[in-house]
Amino acid sequence: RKPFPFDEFEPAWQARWDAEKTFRTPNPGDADFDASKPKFYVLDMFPYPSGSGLHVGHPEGYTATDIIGRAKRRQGFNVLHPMGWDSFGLPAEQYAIKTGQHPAITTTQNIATFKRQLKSLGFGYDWDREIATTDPEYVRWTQWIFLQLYSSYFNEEEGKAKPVAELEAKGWTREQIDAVRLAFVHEAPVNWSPDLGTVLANEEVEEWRSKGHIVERRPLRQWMLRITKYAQRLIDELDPLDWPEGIKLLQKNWIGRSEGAEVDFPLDGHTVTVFTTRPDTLFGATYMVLAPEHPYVTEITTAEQKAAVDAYIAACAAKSDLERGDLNKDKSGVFTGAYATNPVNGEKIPVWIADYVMMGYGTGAIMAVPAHDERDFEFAKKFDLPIVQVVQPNGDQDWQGYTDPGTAVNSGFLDGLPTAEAKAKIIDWLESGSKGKRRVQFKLRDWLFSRQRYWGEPFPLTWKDGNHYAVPDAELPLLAPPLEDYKPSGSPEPLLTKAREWVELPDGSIRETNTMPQWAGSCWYYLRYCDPRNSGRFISNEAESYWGGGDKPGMVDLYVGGTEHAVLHLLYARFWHKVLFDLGHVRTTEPFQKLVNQGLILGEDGQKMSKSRGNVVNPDDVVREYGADSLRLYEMFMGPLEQVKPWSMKGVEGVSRFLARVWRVAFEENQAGEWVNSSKIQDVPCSDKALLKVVHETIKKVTDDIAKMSFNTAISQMMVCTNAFTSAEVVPLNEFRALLHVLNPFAPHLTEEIHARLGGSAMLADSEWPKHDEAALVTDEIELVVQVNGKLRDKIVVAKDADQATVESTALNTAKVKEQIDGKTVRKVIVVPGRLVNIVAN
Ligand code: ANZ
Repeated sequence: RKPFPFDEFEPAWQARWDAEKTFRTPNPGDADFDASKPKFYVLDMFPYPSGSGLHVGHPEGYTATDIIGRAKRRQGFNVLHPMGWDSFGLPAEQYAIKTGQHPAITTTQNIATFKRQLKSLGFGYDWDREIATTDPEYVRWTQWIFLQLYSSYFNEEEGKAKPVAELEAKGWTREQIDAVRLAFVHEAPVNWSPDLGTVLANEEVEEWRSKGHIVERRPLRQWMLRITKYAQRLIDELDPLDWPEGIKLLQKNWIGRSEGAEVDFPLDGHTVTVFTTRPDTLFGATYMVLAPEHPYVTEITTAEQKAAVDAYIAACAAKSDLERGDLNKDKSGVFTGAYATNPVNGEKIPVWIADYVMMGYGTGAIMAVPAHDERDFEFAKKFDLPIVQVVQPNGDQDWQGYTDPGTAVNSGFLDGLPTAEAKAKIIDWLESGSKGKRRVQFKLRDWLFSRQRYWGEPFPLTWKDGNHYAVPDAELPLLAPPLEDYKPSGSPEPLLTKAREWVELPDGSIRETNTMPQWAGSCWYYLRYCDPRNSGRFISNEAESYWGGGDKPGMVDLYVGGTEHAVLHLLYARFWHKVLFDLGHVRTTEPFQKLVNQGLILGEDGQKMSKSRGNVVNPDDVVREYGADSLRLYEMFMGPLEQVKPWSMKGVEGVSRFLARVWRVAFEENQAGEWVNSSKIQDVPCSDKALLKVVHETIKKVTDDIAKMSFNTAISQMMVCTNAFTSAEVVPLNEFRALLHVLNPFAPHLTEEIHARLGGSAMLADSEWPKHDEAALVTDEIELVVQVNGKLRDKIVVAKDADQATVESTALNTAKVKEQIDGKTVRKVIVVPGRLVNIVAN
């Protein structure tokens, strides 16, 4: 038998919330919309509906947002708290390869499972706003937004995206326009995974490698998005966001802004331009290195060196940037036979090629300063190239390999200047002599946006005579046809190419056969939730202006999810949002104002939960055994939300016992085994001041703690309050209801059930949030510590305004103190008002 009948009342309350649409959120224009209420948009990172169902990690963040959403609703906000499905992706397709079943079928089944599981946890979502990124209506608008990018360019003067139609009006040619579109075709070495049958974005490579997949470099024609145009804004506009500093830093580092200079090195009629962050070290540049792919390599290589250079280039082609850039890697390279001129001193320096210089960064060429750059130092030692000191360290460190700022030496007109000043001076010198210029460089690359997979949004584009064309808006969504066989061919040919009838159009044009990456859908889902059934626009102006209203740059007030999205989803969504902002479609400049990362829940063994370790906890089992409220409460009681913490079934039992104690304050079992109202519960005013104080302290602390997202401390306080009720002779109904009110967002089923059985009419979910009474918090008694000869011996409670004599005599007369001073003479009694009494006796 259950300690309280959660198995009966939990499903009943869920059914009632569903039937009454308790958590439906009205939109501007709806009859029941109340425009006087402020908005609060609280969002969970929507799940990928995998075949294995919900994991106990999901409800951690979802419970936190549910508590906040439920509390905010009751505090007078219009709360938007939606849920949906990030349902494109590889696993559904891999399942299709095995079974031949269309991915839409598996996806629908998985969504049904996830939805049943989420409903069994009693989350207050507005299910009328449910969306799946695979819904044809959703795909339609994802494709429409892509076409917005496709038909825009970045206007450098205004620093924002604008329609290419402007350029057409100015008479730009098609080719010129194609070269500046925010979505553009590009042929370049990309990350190709033969076993996944697709290319990957730089941001994705590490994850798939770590899962054992092969990722190689291979030149391919791909669709790219010009995210690099937004690099500076993506850094600057992080500042006003309320995000964890660690995540901001990860994004900043990923975008990787470097300030420096371009320097031109003459070489037999060519000019080789390098990018350097240390132009102050120009006098120490003793050789140059070009990336093996640098276009000048074949032209400058001498006949004697040609064979060695060609062999080296061939060997590099297969390596990724990550491998090539590895600091610990043994340095390799080949001399081209050519010499360039160092513009600052006219010295001839040898030009090498080496794979530690990447074509995709800066200019693909460097000036090597072995004395003050680690990789150049290793390289110079290995190939016996000259090492010239040009920076004097600030301390007494060795100058060889010294990379920090110091003072310029052996550097002509720079000598004696600190590094920062030397940089400024040499850049001025370069600029005035047209030998180089100031330059800011970003690590961020354009976003490789096409995939060769099946289960993604097709690009709404067609090709004819080598040109691409947008599919008209009226023809969206453009859905992929079903295939007989979903297997990757091993070649980078997109899977959709197999669907000949779909690809070839009557007018002789053909469809683009690449599909979008899974990130496309999650780039804008938070916008669609605001107006999910709009068939005329991706979001109406009214909905956008209400849910994006306020004075904050970010639209979503609170976004909760895992840290794994630091540089993927969170960067991509910010980029799309800024484009939509530039084009006038949204008024906010950022999607997510406040971001909170929940900590990973580990298995009981302290290891990451995984099928192979067999330590995965299924939420269904916990709900069956202990109820949804216990699972919710436990996940919030485990520790601070952002901390990594191990699962413990004992812990679940513990919170379940707490909920049973709350239940038994209200009810007792009669002879027939039925729960009847406890005789202790009485509808009387509370005359117990101490009890009243605990209750109001609880209202105050839980309210504050929810606002701070400090859920575990809120629960502790409610435990203290419950204990006070348990030990009270009489439980005044109103005060007990106050506890139910604040416990409600945490344990919504239990509290609604008790509240209703005790005669509560309106649901707690629809009741105003309680306010604490400041007067109940102040007490007229205070506690003092009593010391004897400086040692703590007892505590006394006296009236707040008690005089010195009363305090002294109370302290001297406690049993413990009497025992201590027995046979001694009291020499002195010191009273520190409000704190302590010290008795000196010997
Ligand atoms: C000379 C120099 C002297 C450098 C020195 C550093 C220290 P971040 O901060 O990452 O932007 N570099 C430039 N382009 C490169 C490429 N395509 N592949 C590999 N390395 C490249 O680093 C910029 C520095 O990385 C540049 O400054 C350049 O080396 C190197 F004492 O130039 B430096």
